[in-house]
Amino acid sequence: MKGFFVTFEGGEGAGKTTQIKLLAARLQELGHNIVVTREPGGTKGAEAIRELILNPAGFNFSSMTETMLFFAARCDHVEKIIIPALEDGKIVLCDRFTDSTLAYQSALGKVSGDIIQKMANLILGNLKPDLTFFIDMEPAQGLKRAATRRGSSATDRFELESLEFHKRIRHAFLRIASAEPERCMVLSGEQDLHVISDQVFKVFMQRVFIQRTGVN
Ligand code: T5A
Repeated sequence: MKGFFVTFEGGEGAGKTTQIKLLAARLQELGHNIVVTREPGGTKGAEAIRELILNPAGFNFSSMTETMLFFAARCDHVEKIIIPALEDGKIVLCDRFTDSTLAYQSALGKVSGDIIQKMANLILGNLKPDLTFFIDMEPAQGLKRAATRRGSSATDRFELESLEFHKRIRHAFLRIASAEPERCMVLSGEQDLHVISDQVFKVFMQRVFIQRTGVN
C-alpha cells in the first residue's frame, strides 16, 4: 500500500482529537492528501455501532460481545475507508484503533489480549499502523479535560468506569508502546498543546522519511 497510516491512542481527554486536527492542518498546508477518521466509527454502519456501544443507558453487553462489536465496526471502517485511502496514497490519521481494544477490553479483565490479537489477525490481516502516538497523561487529569470538552453532552460508558480502571488502561497503553518501539511513540499530554503538536510533526516527518527511503 502506498499511503501512510497513523493512529493516536491514549486515555480519555488526553488530547488525541486535538493533535489529529493540528497535524492534519499542518500536512494539508504542505499539500498532502489527508483522511481524518475515528474509532469506533468512520462509516455510517460503524457510527451506528458506536452508538450501541457507548450509550451508557445501553444494552449491558458482555465484554466479549462488546469486543466483537468494536471489531465489526473496525472491519467496516477498514474495508470502506482505511484500505481504499491507503491504496490511493493518502495519509490516514485515525483517532484510536486496535491498541484501544487491547487496552480497554483487556482492562475489563474478561477478554484476554491473546483473543483480541487473534481477532485482529483475522480481520485486519497484515494491516497495521505505520506509526502510533500514545498521548500519555494522568487519568484523573484526562477525565477532567474530557468532562470540560463534553460540556452538557452525554458521558460515554467508559468515562463512567472507576479511576482504577483508567489507571489500568494507562499502564496497558504504556506496555504496548514499550513492546513495539519501532511503531510507537509516547508523548506527554500534560505539555502545552502546541509543544506536543511540534513533537508529533517532527516524529511523523522522520518516520515517513524512513519508510519512503529505508534510511534510518
Ligand atoms: N474504546 C474505543 C474501546 O473501549 N475500545 C476500542 O477498541 C475503541 C476504538 C471512545 C471510547 O471508546 C473506547 C475508548 C473511549 O472510551 P471517544 O468519545 O472517541 O470514545 O473518546 P476519546 O477518544 O477518549 O475522546 P476524548 O475527546 O475524550 O479525548 P481526546 O480526543 O483524547 O481529547 P481532546 O483532544 O478532545 O481534548 C479534550 C479537552 O482537552 C483540551 C481540548 O481542548 C479539549 O477541551 N486539551 C488540552 N488542554 C490543555 N493542554 C493540552 N495539551 C490539551 N490537549 C487537549
